[in-house]
Amino acid sequence: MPQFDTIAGRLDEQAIELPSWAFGNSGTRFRVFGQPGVPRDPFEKVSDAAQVHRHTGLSPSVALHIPWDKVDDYGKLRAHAESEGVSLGTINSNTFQDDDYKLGSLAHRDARVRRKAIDHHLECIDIMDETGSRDLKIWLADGTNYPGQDDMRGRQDRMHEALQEIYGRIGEHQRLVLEYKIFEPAFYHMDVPDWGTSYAQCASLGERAVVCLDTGHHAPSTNIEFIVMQLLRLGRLGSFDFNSRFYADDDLIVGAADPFQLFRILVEVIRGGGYGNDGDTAFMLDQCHNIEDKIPGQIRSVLNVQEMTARALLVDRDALDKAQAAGDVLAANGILMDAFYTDVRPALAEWRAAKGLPADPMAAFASSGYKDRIVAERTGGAQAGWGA
Ligand code: LRH
Ligand code: MN
Ligand code: MN
Repeated sequence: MPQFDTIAGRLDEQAIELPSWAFGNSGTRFRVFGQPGVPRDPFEKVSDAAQVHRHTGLSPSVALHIPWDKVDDYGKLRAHAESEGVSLGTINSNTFQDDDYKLGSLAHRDARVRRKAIDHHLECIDIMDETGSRDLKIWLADGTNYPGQDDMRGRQDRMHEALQEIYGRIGEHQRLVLEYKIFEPAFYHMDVPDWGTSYAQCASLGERAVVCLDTGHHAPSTNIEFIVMQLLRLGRLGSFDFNSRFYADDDLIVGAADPFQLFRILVEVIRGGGYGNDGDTAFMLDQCHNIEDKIPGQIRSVLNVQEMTARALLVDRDALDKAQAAGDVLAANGILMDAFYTDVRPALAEWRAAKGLPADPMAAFASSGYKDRIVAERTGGAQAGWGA
């Protein structure tokens, strides 16, 4: 197996975007638990996200969700982010919290509702121009609850037409990223339920339309790394929304539920040329921290991704190729497992220290005094995220 030193340089290529909504209050449909010191506006969310980067060096950008993160002056928010040492990243659209969208948005039967949803996306692209963002990420809550409720074919066609108009406004250096989800909020069918549908829609739009894979959006026991392989092979794996799940779209800390799955995904990302400077697959978190502290929750998350990336980089590719070619099933599997079982944490602590970062980012944040400061300074926290 390669020594850690031989892969350490590749870790510099890692960037994991943080979701602004991870820092606001969130919860389930049963209860939103407020936490003292939560951000009251998008500026404070960006400041909190910057703490994660400050202590880990892993998360140089923050994704915004519109309208949750609507501000009067995006230039000001951009300057604020830069003054905190981060940049503004993906702009996520939101057509799922308005009464008009009860029966859908881009796939809705009513041309007025579709117009409103398209205009929202055009506004998001205007915002991207101001924030300097590359990606417009579209996740649609569109779907139906009952067989016969609507014509699935007609919905697909209307959605395609609407996506075409949005894609037409995407700039030369920007991308439209279409996320899929198997179910929820619609329970009979979703209009973009799987990677195949997202791929089909993107392929017919053009080269700058790519797929977002949210790790929590599949049926149990789906082989997610196979999807990663296929989308990279087709040149359409635009981005990840990382999180982990035990049951459905749990949005728990990435790598918490199934570290081995995260490892297998990262092995395919590296194998397929999606990692770091090899490609342009964006790594993002899509998580909520309902019961744990949010900033440490995000720190733990990016460290989990980094640990599994290091392990995946440690796979002895030459030996693996040889074992696979020889049909040596047990040797091939053993080579993969050797990398998975390697504890890279001490080496990563040294790697960080060598860069002037804290060897233990969790401890460094805990002793930084930042939490006490925001608890004292921020009163009347905004309900950011799902409750908004
Ligand atoms: C939908 C989703 C999508 C949204 C986010 C808040 O379940 O994963 O990415 O933008 O949650
Ligand atoms: Mn998501
Ligand atoms: Mn989700």
